[in-house]
Amino acid sequence: MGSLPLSRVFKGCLHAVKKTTLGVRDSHCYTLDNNLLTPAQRHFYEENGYLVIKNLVSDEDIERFRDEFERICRRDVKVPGLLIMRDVSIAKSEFVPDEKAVMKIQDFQEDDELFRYCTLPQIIKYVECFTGPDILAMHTMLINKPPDPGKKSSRHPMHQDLHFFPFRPADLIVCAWTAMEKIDRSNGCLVVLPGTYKGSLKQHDYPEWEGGVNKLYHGVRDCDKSAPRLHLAMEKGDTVFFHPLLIHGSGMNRTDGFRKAIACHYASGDCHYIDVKGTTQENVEREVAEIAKTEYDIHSPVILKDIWAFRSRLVKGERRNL
Ligand SMILES: O=C(O)CCC(=O)C(=O)O
Repeated sequence: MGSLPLSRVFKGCLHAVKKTTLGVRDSHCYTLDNNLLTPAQRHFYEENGYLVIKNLVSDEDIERFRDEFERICRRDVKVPGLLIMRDVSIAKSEFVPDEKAVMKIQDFQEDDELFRYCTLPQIIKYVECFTGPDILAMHTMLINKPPDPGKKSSRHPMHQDLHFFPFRPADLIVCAWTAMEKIDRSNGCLVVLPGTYKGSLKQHDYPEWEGGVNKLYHGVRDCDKSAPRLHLAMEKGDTVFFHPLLIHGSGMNRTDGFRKAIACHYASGDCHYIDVKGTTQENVEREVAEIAKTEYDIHSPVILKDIWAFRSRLVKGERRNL
């Protein structure tokens, strides 16, 4: 503990108080006091588990990410470790060498152009409010939500990102998600259930959707349909930071265009891996092992934390446990 910044110890203490005793809710349990967030912003995050910062990423950077994504889809660029995911509505046999076949790329940590997103100073200074100064990029994604073929398969079920992560504590993890164009209900914006990050990690399964579900699109089992939900309409460059226990998803893309967002999950260097055996997260480990077999020809038993150790990349400070 001796080497931790005071603000981190303070945060940990408050959090322990909140979780274990009187149900006391201090308004600053989840954010560090580093003079960036206003009291109102800190209060908003404490209440809701997310915070939108307008106009954080420039048009020029977004165009560069878009160009690199297109190069990857055309296979002009080969990125080690990159996972290219095709939409469930596209037949397996059909090879379309452009963005129309790709609904998401994951793990672009070895692509210097896309990884620039994870290191943008204006993003990192906000990330630091949640993680503290030692920052790892744990999970990177560029989501290319396709026009829905009419079967609602372009939706992303309501889920908590922590379900996929074998590291803790949750409060030292944050996602930055940036709209690469105007995103609203017509093209499937993010939908959040404000405040749900205060709950526990829930059981997740594949939803039973008639039109099919994309790979690894697990949703919260028996998600409360009556819980208040908010549609986050965002302009190009706006960025939302959110807690990994926040229940969120995204709607159907009813337009003809591909809706793009770029995102990174960051964790503090103070986080540590956990073993997910015997927990609700076992189904993720099983599926990831399947993907490792089919995509990377890895046949030895796969432990989730080994995959994460491979896909994570230091952004700032020290790696320590992860
Ligand atoms: O961009 C989206 O549609 C939702 C992304 C998301 O929530 C995720 O991939 O975990």
